[in-house]
Amino acid sequence: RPNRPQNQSGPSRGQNPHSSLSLSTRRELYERDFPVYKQPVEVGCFSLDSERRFFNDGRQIRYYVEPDRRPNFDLRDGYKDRFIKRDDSVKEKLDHMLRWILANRSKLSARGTTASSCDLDIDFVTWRGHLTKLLTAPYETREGWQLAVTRFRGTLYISEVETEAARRDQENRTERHEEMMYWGYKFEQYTCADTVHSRPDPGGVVNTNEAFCTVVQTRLADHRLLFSGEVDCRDKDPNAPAAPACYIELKTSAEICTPKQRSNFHRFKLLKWWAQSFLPGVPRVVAGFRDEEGVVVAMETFPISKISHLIKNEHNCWKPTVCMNFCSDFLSFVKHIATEDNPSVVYLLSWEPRRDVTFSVHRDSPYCFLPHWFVEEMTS
Ligand code: 0WD
Ligand code: CA
Repeated sequence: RPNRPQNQSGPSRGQNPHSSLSLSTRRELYERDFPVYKQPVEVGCFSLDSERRFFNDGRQIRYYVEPDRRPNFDLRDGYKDRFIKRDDSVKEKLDHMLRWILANRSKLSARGTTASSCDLDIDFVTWRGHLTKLLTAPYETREGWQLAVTRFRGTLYISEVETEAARRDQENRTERHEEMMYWGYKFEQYTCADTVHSRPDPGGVVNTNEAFCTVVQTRLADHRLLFSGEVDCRDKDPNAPAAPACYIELKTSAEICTPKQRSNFHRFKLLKWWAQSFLPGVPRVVAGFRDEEGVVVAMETFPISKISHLIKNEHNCWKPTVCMNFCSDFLSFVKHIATEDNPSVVYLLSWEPRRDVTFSVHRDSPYCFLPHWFVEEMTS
């Protein structure tokens, strides 16, 4: 069936994907040269402790300790008795990032001593996870998204809004799925130590309130970006390169036993892994492959720079350039539509697979997400 944009006023789709009031996610439109993506620079970091309190420092960083090639980690251990789960009904939106921005404003303000020197020298502020969803949208067939955008003092803030479908899925999770969500965190506990010289402590408590987040600055085409992402651990070698190049992303995945499973892993999982780590310049993913019982039976390191070669044998596979060009065009589209500079106006961009991205505008609505404490301190 045809893509029927809801807000479209002009007929000019196809030629220029953001010249009208909707934006297509069709892959063919984004197969151009790879856009400029500047090497991401870490401009700071922050930590969230076991009670989800914010600290403007790296106290929660952990150190990767390489396990055996055939490790035998039991990821189910501790689920019932040594697990403190973050309360995901608390919607934090951009709050932690905004706290970081207020604490580090001097690093970010515009050049010179012009009248606007209190404004940030940045076009977009968001979470890395939201950008990952943009990068993968041209290939996503299952889950849509909604992104709230507010223009404030020249900067566009992007914060996700949970979709109805996501809320339903969350409510209907099976006990098995609920437990499997713990496995990734348990794997981190088996492979990470709290200090350079200590060992992992698999007997401890897994607390998903704790987080270490990097804040990076970069540019995609003509979009200056500031975003933050949670980082699992770093290389403990004192000679390791500076952040973000010393960071390591940890993943678990079902072990691969058939060619079909291998193909699916390349087509779907490696796309998500690539997008998530490429954005902040994290150079490698360390994967633990687990069996049906949640036992890690093999380890493999995936350098991010090699992933796009690994997938080239797959027929009709995803392309990094499509991901980046779509993201760039999406950000141009946002700049084009989100014109009113007002912290109480939200432009809500909505997308469902096989549809175009559309938007609606909301004034003084429950979608507003820039908190008063941020608006006031940025205005004074
Ligand atoms: O309130 C919200 N709408 C969100 C808040 C949505 C997404 C993230 N967050 C916040 C949290 O403060 C969290 O600490 O962002 C932080 C993580 O952000 P991110 O790095 O931009 O998110 P993403 O790349 O999607 O996920 C990175 C890791 C995940 O690891 P895996 O290996 O499974 O991709 O962060 C964890 C998870 O371990 N994670 C979250 N932690 C807290 N809240 C969340 C979440 N909503 N989503 C993923
Ligand atoms: Ca991870």
